Amino acid sequence: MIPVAVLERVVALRKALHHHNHRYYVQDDPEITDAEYDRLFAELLALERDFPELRVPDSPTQRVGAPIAEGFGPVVHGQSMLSLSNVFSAPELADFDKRVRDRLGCEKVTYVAEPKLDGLAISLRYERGLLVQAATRGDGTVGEDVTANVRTIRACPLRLTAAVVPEFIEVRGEVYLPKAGFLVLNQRQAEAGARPFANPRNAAAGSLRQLDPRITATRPLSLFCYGIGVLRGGATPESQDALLKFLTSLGLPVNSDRGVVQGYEGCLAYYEDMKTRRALLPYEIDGVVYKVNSLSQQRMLGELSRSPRWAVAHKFPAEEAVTRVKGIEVQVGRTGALTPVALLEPVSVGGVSVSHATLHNPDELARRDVRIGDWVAVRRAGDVIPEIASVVKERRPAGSEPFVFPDRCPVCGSPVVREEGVIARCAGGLVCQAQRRQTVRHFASRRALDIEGLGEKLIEQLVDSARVKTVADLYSLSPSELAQCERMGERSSANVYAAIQRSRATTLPRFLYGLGIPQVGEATALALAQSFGDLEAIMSADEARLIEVPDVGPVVARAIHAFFTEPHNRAVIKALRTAGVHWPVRVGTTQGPLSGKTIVLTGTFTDMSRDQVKALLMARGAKVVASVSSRTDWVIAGRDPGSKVQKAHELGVPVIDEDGLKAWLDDRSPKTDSR
Ligand code: JCF
Repeated sequence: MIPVAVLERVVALRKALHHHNHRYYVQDDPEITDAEYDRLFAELLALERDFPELRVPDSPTQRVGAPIAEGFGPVVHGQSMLSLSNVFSAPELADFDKRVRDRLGCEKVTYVAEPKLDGLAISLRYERGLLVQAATRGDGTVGEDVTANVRTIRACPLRLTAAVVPEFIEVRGEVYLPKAGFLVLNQRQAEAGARPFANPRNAAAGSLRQLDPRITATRPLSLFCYGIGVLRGGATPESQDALLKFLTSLGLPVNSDRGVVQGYEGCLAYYEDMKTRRALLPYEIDGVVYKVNSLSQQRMLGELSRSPRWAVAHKFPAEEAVTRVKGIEVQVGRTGALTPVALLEPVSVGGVSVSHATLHNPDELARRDVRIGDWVAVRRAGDVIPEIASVVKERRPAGSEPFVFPDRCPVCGSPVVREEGVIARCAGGLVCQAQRRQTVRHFASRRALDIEGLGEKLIEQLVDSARVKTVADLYSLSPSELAQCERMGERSSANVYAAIQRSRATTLPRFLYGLGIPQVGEATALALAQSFGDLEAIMSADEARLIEVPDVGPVVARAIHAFFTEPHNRAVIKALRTAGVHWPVRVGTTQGPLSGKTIVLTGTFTDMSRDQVKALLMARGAKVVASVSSRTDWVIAGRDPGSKVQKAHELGVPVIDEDGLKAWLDDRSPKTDSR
């Protein structure tokens, strides 16, 4: 029997701790000292220890304690999680606003503007007020179950606090590491002799993907909520502003640095204001987000495949910082291309630590005359590789010398040849271990043969010990050979072995892409597979036939032809097939959801080239022709379409715009417009 006094005290302590937690982590306005909080917490902990029956999952003591996970299970989102499309300038923002106004047919739109945090998107599922699941975005449809880790985030309520809570709600938000937390964490990393995190985003992502929630609990993560997915048993608010107030009323943390603004001018004023306040904010941001305020207008605008038409991220421009060049290294790529890279004194550029910058190619390096010991301005924009914006010539040390580009490959010592004007290439081909490693890495990569667990270190050992000379050698590796490699336990070698075996069953486009034919990316690999249907036909095609493939021009055709003419490459392909690498046999070249459809393209497309659009359509079986006739099934019109649209209207041929096409490609029915 539990004494009533104990029961009452436990309930009172929980209520108080929930309240103070909310004051501290959500409202940022504590009423009691940390010591007082700790005393209450310790008292509750002691009572729950003495009366374990009283422990409940939403007790403030139950944030940590889940066991170490094996991995993260999949979570299917009730409503898919969208990301945001970006604009980088005022004119692009004006375009966005105009598209919104045109579609809505209104003069001025009210937006909600908010800072764009540089963190990790999360979906929280509350059932009858109780936090039951937290998942990462993943691919938008299926994410990873990170519930145990998210429970350790103090700003995340384990139970919603409103008097009336929805039966079921998916809350969307961003997990982030406040600037102060990032500094503390990196100090601790340094003291423990561990590598510091490059930026708060990486630190947040790494912390959330810890298999041991006790480690996550030591990371000072926080949370802001900005949207909802599925909502049942509660009225959906009518505006984004009301939605944020609704989330706040449920006890969820919502960013108060937001604003309701009018039109494009209002957005821009907010942007400029945040840009000046950025350095003073307690969290890292990489831009601002605008959302159409009215939810009924949001519904009218709808969504594209991955991002809504009613919202956009306005990114801050690339940032620069000055640092010193410690050295210049020449890296060898998969095709032997040599890229000079500047090794830098690490410097923070827009919150990211930068220690390398690409110098592109020997000519560019010579033109810029970057020297070891130089002070340089480094620039980075988004996720791209940092580059050197300028050299501070006034600070160049006396006696420095221009960098002499090597005439021998730094890895294998083969001669360096210059081709295509700017590219320097190691002539070592498959003798060069750097090239071999890269070839294997590419072959095993996710979009190619997708061999999970075959990482960089393992590949390096296998290639350098000559156990793997070509990608075909992967298929004769035994589990014990894998286990002999450094840092490979029995279990991981068994996993890699299994992954290699699984990869035998693949598809022709993946296989073609995985071969690493120069100039052949995923789209071209797909177009080749669809156009020819089988590998033998591609291997024996001449350049003239290859050029007929959408997206393949003379340069690409020559590269493909040269690749398949090379006896060594043919031998590797043969060995792969002998090892059992296979794919479904040809299905005919024009089978697909668009088989029998005749399509005409006109205008320019925003996200794809016209050839890419053509390739995508042909890959699905369509016939793409040049002019509109009564036999045309659809006209697909990009921006500034020509007279073909007029003709289509006259003949009653449906016209689809780029968004409609994208929606269709995402397996929805095409939106047609045949005014
Ligand atoms: O802060 C963010 N990173 C952020 C991401 C804010 C938002 O309001 C978002 C988002 C991603 C998608 N809204 C959507 C719809």
